[in-house]
Amino acid sequence: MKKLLIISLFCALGALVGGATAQASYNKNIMVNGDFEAGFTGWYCTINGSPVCNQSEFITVDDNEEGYYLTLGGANSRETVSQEIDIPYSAYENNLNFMLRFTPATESANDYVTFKLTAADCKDSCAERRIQFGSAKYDEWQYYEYDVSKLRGQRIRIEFDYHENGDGQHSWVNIDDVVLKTKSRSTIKGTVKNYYTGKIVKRAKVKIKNTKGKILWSGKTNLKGKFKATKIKGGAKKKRIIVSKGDYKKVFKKRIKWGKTYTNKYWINRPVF
Ligand SMILES: [Ca+2]
Ligand SMILES: [Ca+2]
Repeated sequence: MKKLLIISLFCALGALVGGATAQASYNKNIMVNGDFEAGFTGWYCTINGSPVCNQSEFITVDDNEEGYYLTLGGANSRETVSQEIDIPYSAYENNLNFMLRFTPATESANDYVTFKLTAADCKDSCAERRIQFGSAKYDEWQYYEYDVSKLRGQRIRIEFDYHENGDGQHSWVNIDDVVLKTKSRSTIKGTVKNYYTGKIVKRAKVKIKNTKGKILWSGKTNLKGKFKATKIKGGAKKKRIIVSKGDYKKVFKKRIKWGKTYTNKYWINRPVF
């Protein structure tokens, strides 16, 4: 059974500057070969400081009925596997997670694996966690999760670093499903229709506001009664979508998450007196 273990990351960062480029809303994993199904593609490895990716019996990609995964451990005093990856500036909600399992053959409780997350804005380290052999149950996948939303626009580096303590007894750990999920701003698409006639409403005004009344987007429906609002921020507070045409007006409240495209019908059905 895969067990849930959530670790939050808080990383103090300065204000970021720059402009988001126009693009479709997305919600995607940008880790390269995080499931190790393509061997060491995308990963950089060292043994005792020397780059030896794909050449060692100690850093291996094993095959089992679930597919491939990374195995670190054995007699070497240090083994590392790392990847650098750019988080787009347009990605507002970013989550890094992976699965880790100690193997039943692990013999030395004093060996450990260090998970490191680094980025320029974090100085040396955004997160560093020592995972001790002997501290966890063997043969059970455990889930680790980090919120890296504040690292948008940066190149981050993640590393798994195996330490053998030199007592002659060795340990092994498996790592799999490393995921960096990135989410952009969202898109709200809609068709405005008249509730009584069932017909589309052309040139209807549409405004999208936040809870403070600030206009996030405004426009009109086209000749097919459709509108498309892009680059809408996600968040816990509901947005207001105000649709009007002549004497008809209606306010819709909607919770918008990051990285989604919403497509709905908006019925305007009552005159404003
Ligand atoms: Ca895998
Ligand atoms: Ca040891």
